[in-house]
Amino acid sequence: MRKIIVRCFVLLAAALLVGCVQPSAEQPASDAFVTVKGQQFYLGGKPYHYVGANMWYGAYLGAPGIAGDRERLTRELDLLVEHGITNLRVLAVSETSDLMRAVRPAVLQNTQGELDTDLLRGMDFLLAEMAKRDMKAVLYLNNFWQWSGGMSQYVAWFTGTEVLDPDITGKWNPFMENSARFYRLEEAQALYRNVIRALVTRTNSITGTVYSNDPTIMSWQLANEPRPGSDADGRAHFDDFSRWVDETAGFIKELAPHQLISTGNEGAMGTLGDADLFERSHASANVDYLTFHMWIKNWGWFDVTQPEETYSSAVSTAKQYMSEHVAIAERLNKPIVLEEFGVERNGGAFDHGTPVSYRDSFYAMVYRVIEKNVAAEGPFVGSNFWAWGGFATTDREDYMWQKGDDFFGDPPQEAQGLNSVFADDKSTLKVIAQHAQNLKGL
Ligand code: IFL
Repeated sequence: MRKIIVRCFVLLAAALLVGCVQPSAEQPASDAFVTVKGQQFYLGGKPYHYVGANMWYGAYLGAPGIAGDRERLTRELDLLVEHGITNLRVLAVSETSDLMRAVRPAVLQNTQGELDTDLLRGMDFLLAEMAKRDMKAVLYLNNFWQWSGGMSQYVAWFTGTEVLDPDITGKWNPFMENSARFYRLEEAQALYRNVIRALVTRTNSITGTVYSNDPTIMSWQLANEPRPGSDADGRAHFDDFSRWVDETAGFIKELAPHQLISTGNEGAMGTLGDADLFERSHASANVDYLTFHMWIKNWGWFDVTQPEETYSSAVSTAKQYMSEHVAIAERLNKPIVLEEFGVERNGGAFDHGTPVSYRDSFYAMVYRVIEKNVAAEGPFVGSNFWAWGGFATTDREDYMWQKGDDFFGDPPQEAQGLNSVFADDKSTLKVIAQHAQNLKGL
């Protein structure tokens, strides 16, 4: 009898031990997730550096219904991986908007929190296909800008204020002030959190994996380019913004303890032009790594119609902007990713096959800075160029997107082809692939 009891005890102990060390189907091994230690990302016990792209429409292409094109998506994923691009930054939640230049359909239908099942299945498909290719995703959950509905749509829903499209009115300050009311609207925050909860706890209909247990998702991101407000009113609301960053990141962290949380902020240029405020709003322990964006044309550093006069000073300013942000990451002891940068095609053309020498040169410059920092074991660990446009084409004379058209890397409020890297942009793909090779060798 004693022998039987001892044997049972041994078996029970062994079963418990196995249960402890072996991940269940629901819970993958913890080293499958990207983690952060100090200024570095780790994956599989090794430092993780990556070459990434923005593909906001990834889940749209994955949708089984009308918006989707799964064949295009899988071909593009193959092409991306072939060139060493293994990290994609993707729009996870769009909001239904009446604006002419907003994407449709959208994930979030209304204030009742109804979600478009077709687009959710699109995200399931995208994640399943990315997993097959060992890719990682950064999923953003809202947008400061209006092209996917975004924060201004939440404000419209809960205050009745009409969204005035700044691309049409040209009035950016009032638009930003209105968008930033989102952080201070309790009902909007409650809906936003419900949507986040629904997504983070969703079970992928293809893989059966709960999203929060899916190592393909490297990071949940609060929003695309969240700003405190306009340059005029942002300071007055900076503390609300900072609190929102900290508390929302904390909320997601509890739901998704294995995945990283990031803000999607542009850096100093998206924080009232003030690097100290950027640093302060990203000091939160709930924010795992820093993001920044760099737009040499939008910020008036480069004029594509006068490239010879403006390019070299744009490069100097860009280098300065990068080193300022790397220094912040060092002080906060967190990794940093340049998750948006882009340049137009030469002369401001949009079409496939037109020259891209300034873009190629700019990408190569950015990549050299990253490689140098990686070699020195610094915090500048990855990038996502904006944006991947793949096989998209358009016949529109004004190059503006309309429902049912191909999705480009450029969102619907911008000319289709503006910053897109196409599948036939061989020279750019060569620059990117070379960077991927160089990173591997470091
Ligand atoms: O397309 C724009 C996108 O909305 C963004 N930042 C800048 C891009 C280029 O203008 O997030």
